Amino acid sequence: MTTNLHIGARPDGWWKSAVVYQVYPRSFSDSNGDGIGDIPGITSRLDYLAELGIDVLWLSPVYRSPQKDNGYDISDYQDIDPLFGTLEELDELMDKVHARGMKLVMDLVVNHTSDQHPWFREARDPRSSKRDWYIWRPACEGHTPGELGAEPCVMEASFSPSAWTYDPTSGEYYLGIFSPGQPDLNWENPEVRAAVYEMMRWWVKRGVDGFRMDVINLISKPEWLTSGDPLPAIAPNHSMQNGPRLDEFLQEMHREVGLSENSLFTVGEMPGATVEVAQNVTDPARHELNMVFTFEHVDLDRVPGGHKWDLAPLELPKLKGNLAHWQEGLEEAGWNSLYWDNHDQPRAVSRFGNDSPEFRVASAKTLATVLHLHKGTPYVYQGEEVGMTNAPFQRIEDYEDIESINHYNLASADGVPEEAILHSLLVKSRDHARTPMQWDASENAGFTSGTPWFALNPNYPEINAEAVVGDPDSVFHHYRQLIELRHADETVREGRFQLLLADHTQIWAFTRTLGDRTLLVIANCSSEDVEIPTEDLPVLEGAKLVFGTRVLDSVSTLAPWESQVLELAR
Ligand code: TEU
Ligand code: CA
Repeated sequence: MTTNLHIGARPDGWWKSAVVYQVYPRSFSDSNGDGIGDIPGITSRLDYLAELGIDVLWLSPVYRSPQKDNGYDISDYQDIDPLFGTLEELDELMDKVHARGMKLVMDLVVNHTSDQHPWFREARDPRSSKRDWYIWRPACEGHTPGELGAEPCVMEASFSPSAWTYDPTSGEYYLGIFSPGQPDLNWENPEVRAAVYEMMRWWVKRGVDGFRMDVINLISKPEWLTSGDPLPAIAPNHSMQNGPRLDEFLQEMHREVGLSENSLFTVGEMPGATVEVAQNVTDPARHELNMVFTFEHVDLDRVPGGHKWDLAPLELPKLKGNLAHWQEGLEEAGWNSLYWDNHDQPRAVSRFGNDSPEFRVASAKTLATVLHLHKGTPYVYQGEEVGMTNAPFQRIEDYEDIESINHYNLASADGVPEEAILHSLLVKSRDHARTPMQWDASENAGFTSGTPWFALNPNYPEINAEAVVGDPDSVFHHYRQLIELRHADETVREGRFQLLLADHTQIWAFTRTLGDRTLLVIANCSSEDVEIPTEDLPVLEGAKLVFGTRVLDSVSTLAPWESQVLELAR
């Protein structure tokens, strides 16, 4: 029995048995030869997604945008950027997604707009009724507005040197915590919130099944900013996250957009969210969101308290301990999202696995097994199911991403040796996720008939969708079977999680239990053979193999990156 959804219907809690596939439209499939992926390109690949068996398609932003941050800078929330197509083409995609029993989830980027959004253009005029829709402050006292060091307070933006940008029209500065092209909306202003909810209702009416909410835990700004008191000289670190009115705003959105009445899919992207924050946000009784994206597990390979570019080795006990902490924290109420990869992260197989020819396939499969056997809603990022790897970038010219280029410029100015900067970029750049999707071995991997906007990973002749679809032992079919398993197996969906062998540095093991049925997941997350410490595990005798990377031929040793899902004898 599968729980595939009926066309059009959104039964209560449907998202709990769903697997989501994220498409980064620019890099997915180009239909018209301009080198940029587009909506008709996505539509043309739906058979592939249906074969994989996913339930939900999440589109990264396709709205009108100057593309300073590849669409995460929106200048019209209710139109499609001509780069990607038209509203009619989006409707057609939606119809075809629905016709296959799948759902469509849109990206919602409402912490900020583009500086080209009409709201912001209007707000630049100090007499405009929209002035207060954004966050304006005068220059720091004793400084001439616009001069170096005159910013209202010292605060770095994520993708540019300062979060304050001087606007000569009024002589004031506006807040843009990502970049000057992404001014932050002032959520304290009820008109802003009403406008956002109205726009969301418009999309719901059009037929979309939900929203992935970009940095949604940054919308409620901290008191030091909203109180009207003089600003501190230096903005406190991370103080934009999980602001005091976050839950209130999400509850208001929930009500105003009818998130429950419409059984909409909602996931809030929340850098800096703790389990406690997520408990509040995802407890159904509180009427906020279905689930959140935590950043904790993707921040473990950095120096504690440091920047993402300050690299530290990833320790398996910390990684599995973190996922276990979230499993336990959201067991009673609330729900987890499960992800390794997205458009902001390097490729999972290169980061958490081993992308050498010998171990790439086995490690991609085992990472998938481990993640998909946790409790929550799994996300697959385009190409993950193909086993796509990080790209061999060498020079700064090889990068496109605003974050990577800004880091290079700032670190160079700080005197960090170029070799060190390039090394961090090679490990962590968002661009690894953004090289075009590798469809087949033909020129440009079948992504475009023109010149691709971004260089392909040169490994596409071997690593591509056509090859994996044609190979029953491939990473693709492994994902397909994991998705099938989730649909068919209630224990995978609902079973209680318990971590085993918490301190083991190679083995990731846990159980999932529903009633008297227990599944044991055991995975060798290393490139060496490992002895199974049977004395520290439940009795394996009589267990039967539910799912594995190879046929069970020995219970005492796991081969490199071997994983098994066993059903324990009752
Ligand atoms: O990302 C939020 C976010 O926190 C990123 O800045 C993240 O920390 C960074 O990419 C990791 O290095 C969201 C979107 O997913 C991202 O693509 C956007 O650039 C960002 O918001 C601004 O909208
Ligand atoms: Ca195109």
